[in-house]
Amino acid sequence: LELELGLARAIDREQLRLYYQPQIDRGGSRIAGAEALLRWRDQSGRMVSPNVFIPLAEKTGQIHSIGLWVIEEACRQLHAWHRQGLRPGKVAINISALQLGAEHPSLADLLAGALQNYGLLPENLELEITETALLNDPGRAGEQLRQLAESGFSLAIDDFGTGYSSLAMLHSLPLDKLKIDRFFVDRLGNDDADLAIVKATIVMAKELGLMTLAEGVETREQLRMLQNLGCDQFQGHLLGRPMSADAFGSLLQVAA
Ligand code: G
Ligand code: G
Ligand code: MN
Ligand code: NA
Repeated sequence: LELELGLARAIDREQLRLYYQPQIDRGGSRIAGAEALLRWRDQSGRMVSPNVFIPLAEKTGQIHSIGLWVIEEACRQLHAWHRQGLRPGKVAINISALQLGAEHPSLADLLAGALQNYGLLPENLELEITETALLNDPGRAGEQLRQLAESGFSLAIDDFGTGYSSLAMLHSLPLDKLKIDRFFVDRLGNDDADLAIVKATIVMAKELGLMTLAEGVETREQLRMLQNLGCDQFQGHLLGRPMSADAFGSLLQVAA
């Protein structure tokens, strides 16, 4: 309960921040974009992990106001970077299943409002949806995704491999990218079965016209293996930790 009350005040008191983790292109050096990741520093200065407060916010319904804040903040920051002449690429936002299911206003409406406020286009954003979010109600989720894709947003499946989505289901959705869960990347060097899974996933994704991004890349060896397997993008501590907007801006300046 204490956490719930704290969370209720977090937005008002500006205790939420977005951090940005670089997403790197095939060659291993160009910045293709960044994933926006929520950080909450509570009254006492303690960092509370999104692994703790997002599930809570989903239970209490606070996910809707937090999710809206994330959309607004990511757009505000993108606008600021553009004005500085920087090219951040796409900013990827994590979307909860509950946001995807909302009707009045719909996620598409909220996004359209934020884009308009900051003079942005749908292609400036990518939306990350977890595999499990799609499995709860595939029919309804499919509807929502089609609406978002028609509006011009890129759609990525997050944590791919941790759920049990079928090829057929994925093929029926207007997706742009598969994010291979870091669980598999972590085991690449040690486990032949996991190597086979990653290899097959990349081949399958290509056949379906989807980009692949490997999450949790921590070593040069993992990067090299994934490059050889034809993976399109990489994200992980080797290439950059989640960082403040200022730090990511500096990185873009160096890269420019
Ligand atoms: O950055 P970190 O590893 O602490 O994130 C932990 C989890 O919290 C990840 O699964 C991530 O997807 C989720 N998360 C981070 N930011 C957001 C957000 O803005 N919205 C939602 N729904 N989940 C988020
Ligand atoms: O579920 P999602 O993919 O949105 O979660 C991303 C989470 O993964 C973030 O909390 C981020 O801090 C974490 N993360 C990012 N890169 C790495 C990495 O290289 N290793 C590990 N262990 N975690 C990472
Ligand atoms: Mn994510
Ligand atoms: Na993920």
